[in-house]
Amino acid sequence: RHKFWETQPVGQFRDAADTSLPDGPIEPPTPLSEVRADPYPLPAAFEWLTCDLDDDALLADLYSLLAHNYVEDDENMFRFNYSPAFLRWALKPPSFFRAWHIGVRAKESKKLVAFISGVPARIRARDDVVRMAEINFLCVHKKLRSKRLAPVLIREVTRRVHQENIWQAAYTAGVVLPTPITTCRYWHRSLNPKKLIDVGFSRLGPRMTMSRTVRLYKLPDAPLTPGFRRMELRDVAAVTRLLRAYLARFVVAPDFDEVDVEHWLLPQEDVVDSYLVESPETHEVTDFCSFYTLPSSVLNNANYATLKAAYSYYNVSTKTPLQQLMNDALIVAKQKNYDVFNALDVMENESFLKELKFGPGDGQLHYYLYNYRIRNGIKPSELGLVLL
Ligand code: NHW
Ligand code: EN5
Repeated sequence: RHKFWETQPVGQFRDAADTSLPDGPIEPPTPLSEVRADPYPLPAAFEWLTCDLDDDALLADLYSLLAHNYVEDDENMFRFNYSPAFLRWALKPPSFFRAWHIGVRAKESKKLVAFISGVPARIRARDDVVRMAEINFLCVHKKLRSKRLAPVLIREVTRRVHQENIWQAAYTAGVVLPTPITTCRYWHRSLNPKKLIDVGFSRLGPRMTMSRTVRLYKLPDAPLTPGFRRMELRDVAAVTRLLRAYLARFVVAPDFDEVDVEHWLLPQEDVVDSYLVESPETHEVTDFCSFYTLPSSVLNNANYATLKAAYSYYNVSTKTPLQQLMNDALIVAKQKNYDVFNALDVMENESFLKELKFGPGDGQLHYYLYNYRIRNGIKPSELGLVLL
């Protein structure tokens, strides 16, 4: 059934019932001298290209490949439209490896036709902090699909990750592969219901009129929690402390230090937004919330070309109830003109989704680890990891 995935060190469907297999690496590292030294062969018309994302022309080519060929919903109405600034942020975290930004181009035209990337991360599984690659942006041009190029890209990124003496990876996908550690549901909170209905993202509920729907999703003009403000550079240490303490509760979560928090959570216009609650009395930082910006192209609509979506990222509440904190996140997203606020049912998100009028989407997100077994998997609420 899975000619490629059957050959890889991932949980195999046939082992699902075997409870004797231990948690942890599926196969041991091999000596670096045994890691294949040269790139895997590509069909003759193509060549590998290690991408320099500081090169604006190359970044524009990557942007365009993804904007035209990356992930769509099941009815092909929307396609993710990651911005160039977002791609640079996502692919150049602290200590990134340029060799893990892997393009394939046509030898003759030099056109970029496929891509895969990894970035380094420390991810904790139970009490084991593991150096991993987070794999993302696997894309093959629509005209080159179903020619078994994806396995070549995956083998090549695996080789380059191994060359850094890293033997595990984390990734998500909308498709089922062997074998998810957990399966999450997307939830959506309308901010601009009229536009969402116009583009076919959502529908008018039964017995609902447009004006009742607009009223249902109305939000206050400004955040309600006293001391709610944007995160700044001076907050990195406090946010890191909050986040580390919080993520320790989950079975699988990133192990963030201050350097990571500065990169992944310090606000960047139209890329990532972070807010916190600073107690007006003690000036202590007690709560934190964040979202990233990922628009989708609207395919085949006469009135609109893009949907502006915010995706819930990491949120921590110690004093402000999580529901109130997320309501403030919705308010600032609305003020910034987002059309929809999306969230997965990870961490404690279940506790606010229904109350804040999120509705379940038609998409799922499966989480995977490469060369690391988690017996029986985990529940979405045990997962403390959000990938972009
Ligand atoms: S998920 C988003 C993936 N991208 C898209 O969906 C964009 C639109 N689609 C495409 O570009 C986030 C193509 O359809 C792709 C497949 C390129 C998806 N993950 O070339 P063939 C990520 O980026 C398997 C993994 O003929 P294609 C995460 C499929 O099961 N495998 O197909 C990426 C089959 O194998 P099987 C996927 O349609 C994680 C084989 O590919 C997959 O022309 C990568 C068919 O290949 C997917 N999303 O191209 C793994 N989709 O065994 C990282 C299909 O079933 C692993 N396949 O026969 C870790 C590596 C690092 C380890 C380090 C130690
Ligand atoms: C790697 N980082 O299917 C990610 N999105 O629900 C790769 N549906 O937007 C894998 N089909 O339900 C990504 N509206 C996998 C996800 C791929 C994209 C995807 C889904 C997630 C989505 C929307 C639009 C559906 C259009 C038709 C959806 C309903 C919203 C409604 C709002 C009001 C309350 C009820 C729900």
